Amino acid sequence: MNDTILVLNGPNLNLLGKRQPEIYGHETLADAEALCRETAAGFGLRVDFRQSNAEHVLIESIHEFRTGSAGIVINAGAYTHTSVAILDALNTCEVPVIECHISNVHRREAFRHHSYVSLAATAVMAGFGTYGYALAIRHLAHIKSRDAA
Ligand code: CA2
Repeated sequence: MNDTILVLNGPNLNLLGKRQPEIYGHETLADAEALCRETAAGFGLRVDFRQSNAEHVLIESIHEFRTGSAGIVINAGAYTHTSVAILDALNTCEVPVIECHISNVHRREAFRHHSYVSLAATAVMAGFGTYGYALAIRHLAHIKSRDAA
């Protein structure tokens, strides 16, 4: 478990690469998963890659990985901007949490500028496309090796 990163994706991200490519690009969630696995493997780490459209399922995944894992990368989708329940779950985490958005939420509608997830996040990625997931994993690997030293 301490070599495993949870990559958690929220509502509608199962449609990645299939709709709105001008905002989210052409890569699918399966492409993002492959990139995450490959990046983590380069650091001797594993990825548990999940997607759910249900808030409570996302919360249960956070509970599973909140201690003893190598960290959590979370793209909570629209729940980012609405969910105090996900924030409360993230606030229980003893592992680093990286918030990740494919698009640059700060150049989009005002309602996307506020993030509950950010209040619990170690770091935030936005606008790097699916490559942001790889950068987030790289940073978790860095934290892990730094803390082990
Ligand atoms: O930029 C991101 O990664 C977002 O978290 C994506 C969310 C949005 O509500 C956030 O404000 C920013 C939306 C996910 C919906 O994903 C789709 C992907 C492709 C096609 C349709 C939806």
